[in-house]
Amino acid sequence: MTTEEDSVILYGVPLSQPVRAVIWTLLLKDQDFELVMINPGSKGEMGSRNPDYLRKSPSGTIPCIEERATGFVLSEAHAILCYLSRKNGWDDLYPTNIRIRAKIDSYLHYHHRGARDASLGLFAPRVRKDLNIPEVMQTISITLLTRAIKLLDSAWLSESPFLTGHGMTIADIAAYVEIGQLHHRFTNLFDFGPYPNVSKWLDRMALVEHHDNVHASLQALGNLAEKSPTIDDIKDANKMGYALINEVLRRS
Ligand SMILES: N[C@@H](CCC(=O)N[C@@H](CS)C(=O)NCC(=O)O)C(=O)O
Repeated sequence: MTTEEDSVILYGVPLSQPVRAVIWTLLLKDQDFELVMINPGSKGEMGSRNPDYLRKSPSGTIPCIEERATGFVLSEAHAILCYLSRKNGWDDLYPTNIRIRAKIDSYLHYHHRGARDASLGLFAPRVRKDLNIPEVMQTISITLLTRAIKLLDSAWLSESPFLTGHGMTIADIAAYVEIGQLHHRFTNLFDFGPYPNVSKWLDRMALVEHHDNVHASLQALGNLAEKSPTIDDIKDANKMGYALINEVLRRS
């Protein structure tokens, strides 16, 4: 366990994909943190569009971290993962070899108009109905996502068990929280049958420590292929995930 001085506040909810990436990384590295629930898109007191939160995260998105010792705040999941890895010397998750690191960065940049579209095209239309995502946007996102899955299968994962080599890095964590949510073990919104390398990688990632703890809220939503969750289902899933993560932190 790291010292009190290293402790961070993490703003977000466990059903958010980029928030899960940060939670998973922090738990894997046994780094102390406090999860403060911030509701994405809400202007309410604990909402990501509330002026108090916008002062920390001007884009109004989760995740965002705040360092207790320095008051330093940072949003954008990938920037957070890189920053924490550099600061804490998590060289297994973000190797110092400049070419491996550059490959990880390459994936992290690519992700935003690739795997991230899993959320815009398939997850959010069922879970964030308030966003009224237009059909045409959903269609474009599904095309971009499918292209990304094909690319992962035929290139990134064709010769190695993880995206950038033999060890799991923050690139795999960032990718999995998006792509993995669609697997039949969770929402069942995408058929991975035609993609054997991605399928094996999904199974490999599901064995990584804390996978189940981090994904408990998603698991609670169940299969979304036929039925969308209610607002109460979503709130309950987030609350349950939050309680479980706090329990894991208490035990460590
Ligand atoms: N590029 C950002 C995306 C973050 C993001 O889109 N978060 C969503 C929740 S999954 C959010 O905060 N949405 C609220 C809003 O846009 O109002 C990151 O990776 O951190």
